[in-house]
Formats: sequence, structure tokens, C-alpha cells
Amino acid sequence: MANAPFAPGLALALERYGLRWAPAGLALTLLVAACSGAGTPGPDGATGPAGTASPAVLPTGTATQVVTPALSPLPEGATITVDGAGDDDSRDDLLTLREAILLATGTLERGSLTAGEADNVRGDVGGALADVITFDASAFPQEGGEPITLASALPSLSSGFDAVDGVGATPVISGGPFECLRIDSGGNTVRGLMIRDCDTGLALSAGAQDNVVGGAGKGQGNVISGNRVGIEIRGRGNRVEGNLIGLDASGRTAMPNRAEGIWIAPGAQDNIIGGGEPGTGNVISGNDLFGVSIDGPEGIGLGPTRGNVLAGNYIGTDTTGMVAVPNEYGINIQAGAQENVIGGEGGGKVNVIAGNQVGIVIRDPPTQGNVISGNYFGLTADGAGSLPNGVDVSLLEDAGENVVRENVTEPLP
Ligand SMILES: [Ca+2]
Repeated sequence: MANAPFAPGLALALERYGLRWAPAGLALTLLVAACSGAGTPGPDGATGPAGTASPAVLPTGTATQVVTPALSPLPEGATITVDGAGDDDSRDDLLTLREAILLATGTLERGSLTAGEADNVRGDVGGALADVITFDASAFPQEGGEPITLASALPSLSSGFDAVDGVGATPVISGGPFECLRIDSGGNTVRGLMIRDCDTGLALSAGAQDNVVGGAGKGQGNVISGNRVGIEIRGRGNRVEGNLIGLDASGRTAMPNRAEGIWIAPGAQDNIIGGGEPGTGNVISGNDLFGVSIDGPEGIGLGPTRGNVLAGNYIGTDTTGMVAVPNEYGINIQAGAQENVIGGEGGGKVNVIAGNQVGIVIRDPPTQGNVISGNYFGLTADGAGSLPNGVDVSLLEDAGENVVRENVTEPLP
């Protein structure tokens, strides 16, 4: 462990985005945890209770198991094919994404469509059914297609168990200074999209539960880049898998979200970013401020931000895991976020946190019980080469007790 000068960009960067910053006296020193090699004891700074390295075992006496009620699935509904790249809701021959969401959530009646629009709706449709919105590949080709340029936020996915599925086409949603797409319900899927130029690309509200953003299969991941915030999560039990966050579709070039790639916002619980199964890892790189920020409820009066898991992601590299595409801060944990897990036991759960200016920063007194274990810091994804962060782990002096142990910081033999 060593003291290192405070990275001068942090306070300024936080201020730029309207975020709170610790008192100046505390900001002057970073406590840098020298991460241990594999299998060796944690650094002095890791003062959490023993036996907490496994993500399944949270610090004794502090874990609150929240049982999330299971959602009741809805019966199968329509397949709705979007063939218009416009953003209108008008009775013409083309069906837009806006119209498709209005149909799937029961706001637009099928009977009011023109014949040309109704041809794009196969099966019974509406808010009581699980509808799938797909995209006509001839209208959304891989090369030379037009983006869907939004004039305002899309209608939210409010009725549950719908899917917006861009797999097989190449739909690009280009937004503006608003939340482009919002999920307010449970069991929805959003995959195969590119979402850019939005204030927030995709927002999962406090009522969003058990949704899937992306997926492990080929083409199921989304590209959510070039926004202010890529994905905002306030709900519970959602999964974010196989996405590119802060990179363009090549997976090699930065297309920054300006604040957070993924913002796990106050009150969010039990969400999984990545997960450890093949294909579930996200690549979260190139973002101007934070790759992922886990933000506690301090001073806001919401329930705890707890039990969120980041596993199997590349944070600060390209899709190969071998080349740096830096976030300023790979991961930020602050404002009383508790008992979140970065990494975990088992090869697939390794986050590769490399190439960033700072790998992880943890700060604020009530920020405690978080476990950072089993990750590669400053290494290529194969563990064999060096791909340094400026600083791997910055435990600010005002942070509570967190566990940083059994991460790998030296190239494997
Ligand atoms: Ca229309």
C-alpha cells in the first residue's frame, strides 16, 4: 500500500457532471490499495471481514436478503415488424418504432392502423400480451441504412414482457437531449440495437424488474455509446449482457458516453452486469468519466443500492481485451453503495479492468461491504501481458470498510 497524489481530474470531472465531492481535505490523498497476487492475502487497505471473497457470501450480519416476487409471464402476443425509419405516429404505410411500442403497450389500437401498417402486425397485440418488435432488414441494412432519429423520448416499455429485438437487422436509434428508451415494467428484452446521441440511452426505472438488456447470443448485444449516460438502472434484478458501452460497433474505437457508461443509480438492487456465463460479458470502455458508477442513496432517502454484481466484463479495453480503450475511471462506487460485488470466484467472473486512468475508485463513509475480488487489474484478458491502469484501486480515506482481495495484478506465468 502506498500513498499517491490525488488525481487532479477527479474533482473537476465530478463537478462538471454535477456530482458531489468529498471535503477538500479528504480529497488530497488517495489510499492506493496494492492489489495482491492470486491466492495471497489482501492488502492492508482491505479491512473487510474475512471470508467474504465469494460473492455469494456477503459480510456477516450486514446482508439483507431481499426476496423479489416473481413476475407472472404474459401470454404470447404479436410479432410487430418495424419498416419505417421515421419517428411519426401517423396513418401511412410504414410502421415506425414509436408506433410499434404504442401497439405493444396497448396505447395504439391495431384497428386504427392502415392496411399497410396492419400487415406488419402478426398475431394478437397489446398490453396484456408479450409482443416482439423486430426490424425489417431491408429497411435497416447493415450498410447505408438511415438511423431512427427521434424527435422526443420513445414511449416507455410499460406493460411488461415485450421485446425490442434488432437481431437480424441493424437498427440505429439516434436521440437528443432526453431519455431515448425507458423500461418501467418487468420481463422485457432490449437487444441488437445501437442507441446513440441521447441524454440517457436506455433508462430502467425503479419499476423495471427482471429485464434483459442485450444477450449472450450472436448479435444480441446492444451498442450504447455516444450518449451522456449509456444505461441508467434504478430497478431490481435486471441483466445487462453482451453489450458494447462507450465503443462504436467495431468494438475497437471509443465512442464515449460522457458521464457514465452504466449508472447503477440510488436504490438499484441485485442487477447483474455481465455474469460469468459465456457471451454475457460487456465491453465497457472509452467513456469520458465512469465506465460503471454504483451510486448509493446517501442523502436522497431511497432504499440501499445493494447486491449488484459486475462479473466477466472488459472495462477499459477493446473487444479483444488486449488493447486499451480507456475510461477515465473504470468503476466508481460512492455515496453509500453497499455489498455490491465486482468479480467473484470462477474464471468467467473475472473482470478485466485495464487501461483506465483509474481502475476502481471507492469513496464516502457509508460506502461499505463492497467486495472486489478475483479480477485482473492492469492485465490483458489472457492474463499474460501488461495493460496498466494509471492506478488500479483507489480507496479514498473516507470510504467505509470494503473488501479488496485476491485480484491479479502481475502477469500470469
Ligand atoms: Ca405509420
